[in-house]
Amino acid sequence: MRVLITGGAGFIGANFVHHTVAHRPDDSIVVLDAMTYAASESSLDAVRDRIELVVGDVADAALVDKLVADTDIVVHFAAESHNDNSLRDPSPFVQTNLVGTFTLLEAVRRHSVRLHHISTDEVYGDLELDDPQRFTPQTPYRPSSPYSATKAGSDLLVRAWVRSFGVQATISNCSNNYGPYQHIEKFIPRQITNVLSGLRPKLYGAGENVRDWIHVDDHNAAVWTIIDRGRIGDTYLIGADGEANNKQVLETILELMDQPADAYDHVTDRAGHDLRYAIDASKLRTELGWSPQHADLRAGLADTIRWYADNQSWWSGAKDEIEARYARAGQ
Ligand code: NAD
Ligand code: TDX
Repeated sequence: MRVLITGGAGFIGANFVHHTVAHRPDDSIVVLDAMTYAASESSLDAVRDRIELVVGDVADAALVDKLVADTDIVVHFAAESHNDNSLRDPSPFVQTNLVGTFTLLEAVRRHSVRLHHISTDEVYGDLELDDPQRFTPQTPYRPSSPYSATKAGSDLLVRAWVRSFGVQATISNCSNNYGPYQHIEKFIPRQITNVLSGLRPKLYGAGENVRDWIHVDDHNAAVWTIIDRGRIGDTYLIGADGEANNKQVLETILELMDQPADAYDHVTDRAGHDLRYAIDASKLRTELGWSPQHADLRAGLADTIRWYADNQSWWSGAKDEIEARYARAGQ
């Protein structure tokens, strides 16, 4: 199969490329990535001879048309992905997440090419801490931030193109990923690299917000399961029952890195901060037979800490600038 992977030089996309090279040796892979601040070409070093990397914008209609005409499936990861950035400047989020997805949809429609659209549980808004319910494919959309609103809009565009034009697409909404190659602006790598840099970790507010953590390899295995066996037009929720609050995750990181349990600062909370996300992935588990293979969060964090410690050259160049940006926001 010829696979076009948008956003393949970012965190989840690069791990998806590695997964695909390892598990599907006969597939040919083209990565389309605009190489924004969030991308890293070195994330693809180990597979560079197995892929073609096209540097370009998913909203570039002529380029996207040419690439889509020459592929069997598009797996669409490309997005602006960081909530905090979307609060500072929503404009690239609207452009990439909405206009980019629209551009791709028009191309797959023209060429009758299969699409898998990668999305997030944040489209469902948040839950109360004591709410027994979790998100299901029936949960109404109620996004909170400019980031999640543009992801919600992109999902709705995909659904409309399936219904109105018969586009062959599936959608997945996944919970918070962690693992190697994640940008150090995000919570877990920021705290790990702070400790490695001699800086104190930073917890927003009281740290009671709950995220449903999943290892990136489990997410990507689920994506291939949906591509291989999912029903066209359907939405699948991906999660690994990994709920933990931010304080618990940070304290685990500190313990694994031999730091005192209170060696961190409370900083200004995020505006509109979603309280809790929780995924019910039973449709994916029962209908498609997927289950997570890396559901032990503590073990996954230990591996991730080792990866950032062993790969300092991958992240150290960006550290000062990222921390300066956070400091300006009191975070
Ligand atoms: P990331 O920010 O690490 O990577 C995004 C990639 O997209 C980067 O390589 C970037 O250069 C590229 N990109 C951005 N704008 C582009 C454009 N206009 N044209 C082409 N490429 C462009 O993000 P990530 O965490 O790997 O997330 C990937 C996808 O997964 C996103 O769609 C995100 O919404 C979704 N998702 C992420 C998580 C998570 O926890 N990180 C959870 C659920 C869903
Ligand atoms: O320094 C920090 N301190 C802190 O307490 C940072 C960067 C974050 N946080 C908190 C905010 C969140 O409650 O940690 C939690 C996780 O924050 P992020 O890593 O920014 O992730 P989140 O906002 O939950 O969104 C992530 O998961 C869903 C991804 O970035 C999205 O792309 C995905 O859709």
